[in-house]
Amino acid sequence: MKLIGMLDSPYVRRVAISAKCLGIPLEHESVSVFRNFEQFQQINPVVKAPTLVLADGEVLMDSTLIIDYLEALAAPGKSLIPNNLEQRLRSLRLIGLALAACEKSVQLYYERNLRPAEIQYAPWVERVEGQLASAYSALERELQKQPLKIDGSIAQDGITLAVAWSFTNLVVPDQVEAAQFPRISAFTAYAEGLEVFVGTPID
Ligand SMILES: N[C@@H](CCC(=O)N[C@@H](CS)C(=O)NCC(=O)O)C(=O)O
Repeated sequence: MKLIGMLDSPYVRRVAISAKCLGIPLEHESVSVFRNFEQFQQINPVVKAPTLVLADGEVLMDSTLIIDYLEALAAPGKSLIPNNLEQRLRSLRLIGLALAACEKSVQLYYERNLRPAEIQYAPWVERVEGQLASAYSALERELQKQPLKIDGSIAQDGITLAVAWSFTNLVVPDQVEAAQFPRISAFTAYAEGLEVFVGTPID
């Protein structure tokens, strides 16, 4: 199976890292949705990263749906999401907040880099900035209530949180101060030090 997309996308990176953690080999093709638009279109006419191309040519998109498929392919007992209902709920809450932070970071980045300055719309930008701050504030509170384990392992909630924080720091660093989010920041430093993260660097 082939994973298409650049690792500077948090969505592509979470899929690549999840696949490794689940023990599923993926071939990776670094195709950009911007610089290689036509090439991407040939693979997936919708041009969404990540795209997963299966052995029979079937095409999947959306990181969460791709990860769902990878989870189904993984060896019995191997999963990055807890089975226990209470733990699963907490994991899904963290993942949802981290994905919202990714989405708001992407929106701000596109607004700043794709939309000409003279047609930028301040109320929209302020709304997105507020949503981004709310997502990380809620995540920080969640980690304060119950820290994520720092024991050499990582699950889907930790993967998504760490790729989100690294991505936001890459594309809109002015929006996030490590001192304001010490738990997220410390957990990301731990995750980025894991072999699977080091071997899947932002490109
Ligand atoms: N919800 C999607 C979001 C994917 C997404 O928006 N990817 C961006 C790259 S970071 C993309 O494909 N942008 C091109 C576009 O939307 O036209 C997921 O989880 O995969």
